[in-house]
Amino acid sequence: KPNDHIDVKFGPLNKGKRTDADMQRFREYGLGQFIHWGVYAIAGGEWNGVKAPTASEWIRVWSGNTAPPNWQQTYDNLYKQFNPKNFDAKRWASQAKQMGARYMIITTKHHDGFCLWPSKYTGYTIAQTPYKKDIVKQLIDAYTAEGIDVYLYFSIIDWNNKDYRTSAPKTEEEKESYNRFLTFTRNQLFELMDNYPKMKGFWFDGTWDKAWINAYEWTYQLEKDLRNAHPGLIIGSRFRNDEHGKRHFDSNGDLLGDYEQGWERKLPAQYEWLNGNDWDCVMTIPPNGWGYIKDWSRFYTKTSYDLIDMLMHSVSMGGNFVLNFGPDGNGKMHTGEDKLAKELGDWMKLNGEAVYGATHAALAPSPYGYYTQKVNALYLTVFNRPVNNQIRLKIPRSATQVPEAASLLANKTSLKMKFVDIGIDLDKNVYFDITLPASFMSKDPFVIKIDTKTGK
Ligand code: JFZ
Repeated sequence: KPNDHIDVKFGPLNKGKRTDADMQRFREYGLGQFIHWGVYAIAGGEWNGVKAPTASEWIRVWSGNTAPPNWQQTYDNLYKQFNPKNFDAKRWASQAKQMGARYMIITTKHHDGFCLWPSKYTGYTIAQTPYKKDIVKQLIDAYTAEGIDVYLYFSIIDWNNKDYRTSAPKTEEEKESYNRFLTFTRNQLFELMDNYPKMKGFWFDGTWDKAWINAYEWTYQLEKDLRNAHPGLIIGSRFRNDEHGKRHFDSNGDLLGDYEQGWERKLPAQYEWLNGNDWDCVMTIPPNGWGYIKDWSRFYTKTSYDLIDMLMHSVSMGGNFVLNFGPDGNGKMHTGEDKLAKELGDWMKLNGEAVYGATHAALAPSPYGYYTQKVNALYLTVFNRPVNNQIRLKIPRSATQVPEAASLLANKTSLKMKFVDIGIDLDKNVYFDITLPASFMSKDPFVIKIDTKTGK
C-alpha cells in the first residue's frame, strides 16, 4: 500500500538482488570459514586458570569479582608478546580447502582495535609486535591461491581509539572528536582495499552504537565511495542504518547491503522469513565465544553431525554457512577444530555436489531432512531415516521439474523410485517412493540425488 511507504533518503544504494558475477559467486559458496584471531588468543578465554564468563574475544571487558586485578592493562600489553611462531597461512588455507570452504572471513580488527595488518593510522598493530609480519597479506595470498575468496571482518567499535564513542556526540568538542574517528575508520577501510585488492568484501561488526547510527548521512556516502573504489565489493546488512535508525533493513523493510547478516548463531525456521534475500549464518563450535578458548570441556561443543545439519539447513534456505575457528596465540587451530574440519571435509568430498551452487527448492519441507536444488537435480540430505526405508517425495503439480531417477550421491548406487498414488490431494501433488536398501548403513547423514527433467 503506497501510503504505508516511509520516506527514506539514506536507505539501500540498490534495491533487489544483485545479478553480477561476484554476487553470483557469493551465492554459490555454500560453506565458508570464519577466523577470529587477535591478542585475545593469548588469553584463550581465561587468565591464571580463572575462566572468563564472557565470550573469549570480549575478555578485555570482563568485569565482576572473578576478574583478576589490572586485567585491562595486562590485556592492553598482550601485543608485546604476540609472536605466533607456528603460524603458517598456507597450512590454514590447505585445511580450509580440504574442509570444503569456498570463502573465508578474517578479523582484520576486532573491538579491541588491534590490527592484524600494519595500518599506518594507528600504532596498535601487528607491526608493533615481536612477530611484525603482515598477517592479513599472508592469509589473502594463501587462501586466494587455494581458490578460496577472502572477506575482511572489520569492527567499527574500537576500544583503542580515544575518539571512538558509543553515545551520540553533543558538544562541539565531542563532534570534532567523533569526526576524527569517522575519518580514521574511513582511512582504514580504504587502506585495506588498497593494500589487498584481491579482497572480495567487508564483513562489518560493532555498528550498533548511537554515535554510528546518527552518522547515517556520512555512512551512506562511505558505502558509495567504498563500492566505487572496489567494483564488485560485497557488504552485508550489518554496516549502516537509514535516517530513522533502522539497521539491516530500512524503514520500508528493504535490505541494506547485499545480503542479510543477522543470522548469527541462529537459523531461520522458515524459508519465508528470509523474503528471498541472500544471507549467511555464522556459527561458533562452542555455544558462544569466537576467539581461542583453551578449555572446551566446560560446555557442549558442536559435532560434525550438528554442523552438517546446520550447513544443509542454511543451503536449503538459500544461505551460506560459515564455521568459526579461533586459533591459539601461536597460530595453531584448536585440536577440536582440526578434528571437525577433517570430518566435515570428508563429508563434503562425498556430498559437496548438494552444497556448491545448490539452492532452495520450492517444495514442502521434508520430514527426512533438507532439500537443495540445481538445474536438473534435486538433493535430499537425510538425517531422519524412516523405519520402513521408504523415502516419500511430495512434488507439487505446479513444479517445473519432475523426478526421473534416484541414487545415493556418495557412491552412485541407483535407488528404486516409483510413482505412488496414495489417494490424497491428487489434484495438488504427486508422490514418489524411493527405496533405501536395508543393507545400506550410514553413520552420517547421506544425500539422495534425484535427477529431474523439465516438464509435466
Ligand atoms: C559480534 C562480536 O561482538 C563478537 O565478538 C563476534 O565477533 C561476532 C561475530 O560478532 O557479536 C554479535 C554481533 C551481533 C549479534 C550478536 C553478536 N546480533 O546481531 O545478534
